[in-house]
Amino acid sequence: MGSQTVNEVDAVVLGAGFAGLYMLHQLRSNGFSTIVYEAGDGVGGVWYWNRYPGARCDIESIYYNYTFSKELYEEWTWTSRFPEQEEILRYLNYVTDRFQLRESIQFNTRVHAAHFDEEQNKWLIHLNDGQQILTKYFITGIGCLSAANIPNIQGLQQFHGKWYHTGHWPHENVNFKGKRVGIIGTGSSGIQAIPVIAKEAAHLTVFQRTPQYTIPARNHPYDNDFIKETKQNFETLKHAMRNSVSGTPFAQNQQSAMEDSDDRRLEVFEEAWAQGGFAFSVTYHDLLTNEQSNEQAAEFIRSKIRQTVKDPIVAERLCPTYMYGTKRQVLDSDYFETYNRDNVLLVDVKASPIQRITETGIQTSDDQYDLDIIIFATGYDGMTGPLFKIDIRGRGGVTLKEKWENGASVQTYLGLTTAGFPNLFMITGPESPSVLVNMPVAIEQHVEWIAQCINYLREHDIEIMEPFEEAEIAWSKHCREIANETLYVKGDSWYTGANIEGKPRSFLIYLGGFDYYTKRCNEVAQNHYEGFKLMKLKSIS
Ligand code: NA7
Repeated sequence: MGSQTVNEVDAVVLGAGFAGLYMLHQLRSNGFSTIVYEAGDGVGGVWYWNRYPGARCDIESIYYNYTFSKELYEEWTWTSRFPEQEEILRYLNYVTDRFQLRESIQFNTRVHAAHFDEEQNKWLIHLNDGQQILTKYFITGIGCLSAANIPNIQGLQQFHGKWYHTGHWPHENVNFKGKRVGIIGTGSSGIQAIPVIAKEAAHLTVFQRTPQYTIPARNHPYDNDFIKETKQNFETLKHAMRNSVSGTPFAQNQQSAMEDSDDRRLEVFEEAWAQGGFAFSVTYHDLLTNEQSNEQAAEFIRSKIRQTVKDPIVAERLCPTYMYGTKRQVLDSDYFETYNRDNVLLVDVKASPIQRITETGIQTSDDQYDLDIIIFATGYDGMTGPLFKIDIRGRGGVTLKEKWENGASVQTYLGLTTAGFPNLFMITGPESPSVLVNMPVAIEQHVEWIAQCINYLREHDIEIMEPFEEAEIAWSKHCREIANETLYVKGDSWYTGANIEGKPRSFLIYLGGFDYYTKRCNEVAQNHYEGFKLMKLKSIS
């Protein structure tokens, strides 16, 4: 530590997105001195960084917001069904000012290390400017999809044009007019960006490795009566969301896709397709557990692609063959229609892999594509990626990465805590359901649980808490058992880590339902934090 002054606070929170902002609000309201460190120069988290053209949330805006404050819900009015990045960012800035959170956030600050000091029972947080800060509680709110994956393609540094990753989009406007643009990746980000860029650029080349099952979003502006009714129903809506499987007020059809006749099933799929959004994925309960049902949904979407895309060769190239839903469901606005444009070219890089980036563009095994701009819509090192970017060390100086064997043996208790790392709380951590649940609602549940837990520790003079190893072994086993009953584990996606070269394959999302998960977390708290070692100062010394 040398002669450097080390300040101290009760709690350090990482990230000023949905999670960090609400955590700050809760802790400060409960009288804990708290500081949030944020790498960006503004609040927003993923909505601060993801400014690419077409960036939009694919959960409906009336659900994709905080529910902790009725007043806030009444004050804010969303303009359309699926909110644009700019509108969500505006909302988060509004929340920040409304609850006077900005003064407790230190911007342009990255935490590069956090080490648990066993002498003091505190975390020493190391900042990128060399400063250090001591804290009792160390809470990460860094998201599950924030560590950008820029594939290691030879030659990128020689490229004479400009290149961007969708998750690190520049704040100034990128001008595509008259430009030849190449985009690598056709996940949610690529599929949102492609139709918008195609309209502006002189030419767009899409480098597709795996096609996607995407469903029309059917975005539309909200009308005043609908908004008024929604606000009047706030309490009902909040209750429904917080007690649901997915954090949204939608119930899943309890029927198997195979129980309906072919004609009826087609009708059900058509209705959901016309409705847009996530309605399709909840048409039948077994789309992700029964391969036959899954194939019905997959073939329905393929038929839509073939109907929409005029060139049959391009249409076939766009038809996925893997199991529906094993990659994150994508919603689009005119994605397949975009391939009917004269200025758009689809390149299958599974058939002809990208070999290198040259000074003038991208070279695949059978062609060279000259480009002015390259966009990497290549996703993220999900779940563990953001945590492993920080040198987090618990007892005995063991890093989180070592404990979890680089992701091969992740073990958490409730997806919130892990043994050997006392007083560390991970909002939306691995083995929590959050990333497959409506995020703000999942975040609120985590934040409220953590805040109550920290209150409990204070009230009971408990210095440190950490899970018993048996408790986390049981939780991780439970997570894996549920996941293994589904088709999710069979897919190659960021869900399974298969998108990152060399990353151990594991499925780190709790699939037992948000409602069950919430109940379990509440039981743990009601039973005086069963599964946790709670240590008072006396018992430590
Ligand atoms: P995704 O969904 O992980 O998509 C990334 C895309 O990039 C996907 O099509 C990948 O193909 C492709 N990719 C990745 N690496 C390469 C290389 N090396 N060459 C060619 N293509 C590549 O990320 P998004 O940003 O779109 O979405 C992330 C989440 O944000 C999304 O799920 C929502 O929750 C919001 P692949 O399928 O791996 O073959």
